[in-house]
Amino acid sequence: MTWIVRGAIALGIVVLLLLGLAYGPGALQAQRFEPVPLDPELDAMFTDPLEPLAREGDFFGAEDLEPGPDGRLYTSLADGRILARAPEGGWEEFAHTGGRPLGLAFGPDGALFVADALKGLLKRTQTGWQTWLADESEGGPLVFTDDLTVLADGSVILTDASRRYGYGEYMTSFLEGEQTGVVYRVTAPGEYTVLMEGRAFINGVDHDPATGLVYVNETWAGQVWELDPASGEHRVIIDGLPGYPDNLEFDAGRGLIWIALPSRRSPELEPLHPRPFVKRLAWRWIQVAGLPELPPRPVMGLAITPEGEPVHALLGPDDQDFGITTILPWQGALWVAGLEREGVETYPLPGGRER
Ligand SMILES: [Ca+2]
Ligand SMILES: [Ca+2]
Repeated sequence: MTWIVRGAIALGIVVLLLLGLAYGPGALQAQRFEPVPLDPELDAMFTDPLEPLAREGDFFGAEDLEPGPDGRLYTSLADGRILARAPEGGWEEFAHTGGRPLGLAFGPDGALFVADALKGLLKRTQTGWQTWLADESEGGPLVFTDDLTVLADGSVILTDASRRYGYGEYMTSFLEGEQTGVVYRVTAPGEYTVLMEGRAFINGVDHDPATGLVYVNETWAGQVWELDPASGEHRVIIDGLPGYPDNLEFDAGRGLIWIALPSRRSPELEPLHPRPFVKRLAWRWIQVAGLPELPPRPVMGLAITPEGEPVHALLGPDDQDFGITTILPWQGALWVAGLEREGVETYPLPGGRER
């Protein structure tokens, strides 16, 4: 055998090995994904970290904070409980979904709706929970029920972060760069239409009661959409966010949208998104060596106008393993909490330009 034949055989083995690694059993189903890189001007707003005014709550995993029509503040916990806090203080149990409640929203009749990651879309009634749209484990279309808002006509705008990955699997969704998130409009139990789909982890959603327009975070893309629920038309109002947006809250008093950013963008992993083959190989390496160092997760929130103009940035300490998934003004302060954080914190409401 000549050297050239031996060389060709060796090269062939290497190619087969790489193909096996990239496409063999257990391979990452990597997708091509090209998010807009972070905007340095937005990033520069996050300077001078503040210390919280107060911390409270002997509980874990408050994913969403939602003001109730009764004047109390509600939150959804990792253990399935939903708590309520009176303005003067003290958290007490309001309900328990038996699953993992994430987004909370109240309907025009005052009823609580819950986006439960394990159970789907639930409505609180006098006698318990009514399932409006079921999780796939119970034959429904939902995989990663995430957040919701209830419009004036009583219909629910609901986000399903992914059609491929459920609660607890978000890192795989991110690494794949998969884009299967859905926005549903649910008008009655079991009755729904798709308003938007094919996005990279559709997450926080809320609406402006004055215009009826809906705002939605696309987490892995680092951008926010405006969605007209009547026509289904949608457009990006801000991109290049310096973190991955989770929940958002429409602040009708100030005409602002408050966006929670649980983590900064990853400069190690995002360059792999446009190169699925390289990402498949990197996945095998991650299996052996673990993930590269994840980006910092300080308290980060951004307020924008409905036109997508940034107005206020909140930067807090990087003192817990996980950043915040929810931020909203309530009772004269900014309240924040997170999917994998202890309790809640308050920060001063920024002054300056307000509508
Ligand atoms: Ca909410
Ligand atoms: Ca969320």
